[in-house]
Amino acid sequence: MNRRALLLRAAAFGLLPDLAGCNFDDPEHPDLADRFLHAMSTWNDRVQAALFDPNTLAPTFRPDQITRPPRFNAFYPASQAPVVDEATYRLALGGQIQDKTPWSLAQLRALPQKSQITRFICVEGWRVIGQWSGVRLGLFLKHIGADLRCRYVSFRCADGYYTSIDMPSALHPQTILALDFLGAPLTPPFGAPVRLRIPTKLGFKNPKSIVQLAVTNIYPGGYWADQGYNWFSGS
Ligand SMILES: Nc1nc2c(c(=O)[nH]1)N[C@H]1C(S)=C(S)[C@@H](COP(=O)(O)O)O[C@H]1N2
Ligand SMILES: [Mo]
Repeated sequence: MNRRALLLRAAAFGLLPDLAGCNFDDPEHPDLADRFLHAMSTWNDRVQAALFDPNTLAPTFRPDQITRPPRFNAFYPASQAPVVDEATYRLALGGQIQDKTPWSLAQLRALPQKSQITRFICVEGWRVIGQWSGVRLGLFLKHIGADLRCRYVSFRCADGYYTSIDMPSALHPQTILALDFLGAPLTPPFGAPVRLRIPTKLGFKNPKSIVQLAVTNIYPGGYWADQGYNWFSGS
């Protein structure tokens, strides 16, 4: 690794020397520490994006390593998970996309399906291994004529959750619009009928029960990113 990459890595993990003369407890500037941390996180996004290697694969696992039962998480209890009517469901498309005709589940299932056993890591500190299958997001984006030069792909969910990812991560071969878990259709708490499964990023970058996908150059943020969590949150 060259010097610049080393320095960037050190900075990304908060190892830079103290910023001399900064007093983060200054009562006249109570939000200075917040602003500093936000600036660090924004810069961190850029460092992580620069270090992202589109050819590096997240680890995959054997069927006997799958965690049973799976672990639910959302900003509400599992009993309150939205139930989407699969017959009338349409994935809405927005932003820089040539063909914005909404997609039914049958249409999504007619595209080639990819199955993979990957590890899911939540920022809260737990991890599980599961098997998700569905359509490669990169293939889907090409299919609908998305402008692949745009910076972001954003997602809106049936429960009001929202998040977004960078285009290089969207095109990563392991990033899928998942329809199935353990070979059966997703259930409502776990993201029915369509969720993003992106094993190169943390759990909160894996939106469940997606109702809209958009391609844009305008930073879309996310439910947790807007509350201070690091936006890129991946490798
Ligand atoms: N729609 C929606 N998607 C979501 C969330 C949510 O609250 N709503 N929570 C996120 C978080 S923080 C995690 S860890 C994972 C949990 O997914 P799981 O229930 O399949 O384990 O979903 C992510 N996607
Ligand atoms: Mo999470």
